[in-house]
Amino acid sequence: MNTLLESIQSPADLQRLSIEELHALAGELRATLLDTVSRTGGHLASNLGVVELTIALLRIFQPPEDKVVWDVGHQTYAWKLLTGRRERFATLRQTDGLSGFLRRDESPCDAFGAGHSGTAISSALGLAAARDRLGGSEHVIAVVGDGSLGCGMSFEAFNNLGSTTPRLIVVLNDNEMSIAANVGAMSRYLGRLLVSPRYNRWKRGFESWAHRVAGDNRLLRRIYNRTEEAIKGYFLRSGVFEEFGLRYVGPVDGHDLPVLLDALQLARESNEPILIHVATTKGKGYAPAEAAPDLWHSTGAFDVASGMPLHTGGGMPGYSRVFGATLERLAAADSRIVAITAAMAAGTGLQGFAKRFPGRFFDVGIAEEHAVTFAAGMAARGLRPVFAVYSTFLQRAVDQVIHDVCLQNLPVILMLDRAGLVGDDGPTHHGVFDLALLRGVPNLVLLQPRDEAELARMLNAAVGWGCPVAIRYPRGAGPQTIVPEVLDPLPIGQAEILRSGRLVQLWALGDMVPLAQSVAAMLAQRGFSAGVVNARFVRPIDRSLLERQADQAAAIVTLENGVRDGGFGSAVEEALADFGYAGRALRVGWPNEFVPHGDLATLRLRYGLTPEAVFAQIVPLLN
Ligand SMILES: Cc1ncc(C[n+]2csc(CCOP(=O)(O)OP(=O)(O)O)c2C)c(N)n1
Repeated sequence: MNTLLESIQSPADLQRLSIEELHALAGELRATLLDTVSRTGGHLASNLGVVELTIALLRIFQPPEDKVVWDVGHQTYAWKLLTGRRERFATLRQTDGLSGFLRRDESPCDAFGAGHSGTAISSALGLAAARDRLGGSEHVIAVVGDGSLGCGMSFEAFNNLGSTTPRLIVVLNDNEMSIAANVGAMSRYLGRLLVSPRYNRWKRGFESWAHRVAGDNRLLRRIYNRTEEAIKGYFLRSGVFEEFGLRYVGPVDGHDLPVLLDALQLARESNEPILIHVATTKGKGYAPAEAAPDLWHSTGAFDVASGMPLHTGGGMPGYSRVFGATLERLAAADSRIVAITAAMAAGTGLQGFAKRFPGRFFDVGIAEEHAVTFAAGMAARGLRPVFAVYSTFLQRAVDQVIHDVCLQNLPVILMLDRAGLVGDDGPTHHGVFDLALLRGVPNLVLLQPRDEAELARMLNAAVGWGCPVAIRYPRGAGPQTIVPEVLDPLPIGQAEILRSGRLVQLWALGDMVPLAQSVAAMLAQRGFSAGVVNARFVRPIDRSLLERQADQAAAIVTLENGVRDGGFGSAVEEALADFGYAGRALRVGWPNEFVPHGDLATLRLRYGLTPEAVFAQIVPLLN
């Protein structure tokens, strides 16, 4: 029975609970998180870690007036439960249900939406600067994880903070993990803050002494705080946050509610920018997640008692696994090949490579812009860097692709995983814009395989081409074609005819080939001769084949798992216009809008990406 949780209709209801009741509420929240996420899937470990922090934030601050900005937003399930969304919580990540991230259109308490890392401090700084300018008095709080703190944007925001606002609160939620163990100098520095034993011993003694002497005297408390900061600088060599103009408080135990409440109250009263360093345990309260927080960062449905998955999808998605295995195979024969990830080694299939070639594997942290330019530097010195990244996360590094890689024609290979609609993570994660963003960039070869075997072939060919290459592929498994021992060469810009026909030509990109084949079969049944082309290349497209077909076809239809405007279909239509094509053209893809989260089959049905719907669009063109 979640009696306490059920009594919370809005954050204001938290004010009347005693500390003991808040503890009990934390237990109820964890039970609800486990119960729901075990059915819906989602980001479990990060959410279990911030239960007390969420309660404390809502007890000390008053959203929606006070603005709490959560970085990424994947850890806000308890926040949703306590800010008026408890009754809809079972719909988490389901079609038409609650988002797995924060959304301004879901609740007035969601001050700023996200899904990508590293945006909280910048957006909070913007909210604070606007407040100052408009004469508001609310508190603005950025809650950022230690992984996301390593993002370039977090540092850019810190750099800009001191000169922008006198009042901003940053809560650093430090669980020492990104998805996997956190990397980098900042993470090492935070580790020192957490474990410096000499400092912590001194701090405990000093705190109890100061508490006795200062009591409630504000002036004495302030003197004590200043003294503590100065001495901490001595113990920890430098106070990085102080140099950025933030007062540093911590580390505080993120599961000790009275301590957390005190620290946030201090932040609330602060008249200068302040950072509260909160130490939390990822997966707190659920033994399997505490033991392996990386595996439980994001999960499918599972059995709570055993921790076993309910649906075994065969482990690692097909395309990612084939990519990783092929890269290992190629790297064994070519010492120029190195692999780069931006904190996503497991998701992109690079864990095997990391183990086998540790000296040739680089995890740069959540730093996609840096990863691309870092790869360009390596390519300029003769290596063949391969950066595997989710399509959606490459979006922030488009300038680096243009300015650092393609302008200098450097042989960097970008492997764009999760290209196309991803389903339950929703619009922040759908990889639908890469084609439109990249297809106009000179020197870049942009392509997509129709199955796993072709992915291996493309990767092998790309290493040989010696120019910038981006290969995109969807989430999950393709048709699972066996990857052959010998990978045939692949000429740049050569499409493949899969089915001949004359009246209609269906040009399909990558994972849209099966859809095109079903549509062609339906057309043939109705007496319309339909051909299917595996386009393979978006840049350069196979103009000679297209021109030959354009002479004879009454209709040319493109199919892509990407936004319909500006992508593959647009490239084909531009070429057709160059040829003076007089027939009909149709682009099948996702509309130019932010497609919500949901079940992929339902979304395809809703947006007309089924064989029946495409067939129904084509037939009128032929009459
Ligand atoms: C730009 C970008 N790259 C990668 C990701 C994938 N991602 C989601 S959460 C996460 C780890 C974040 O670590 P941290 O900020 O410490 O939060 P925690 O989950 O540990 O609470 C990563 C890499 C992302 N959301 N955005």
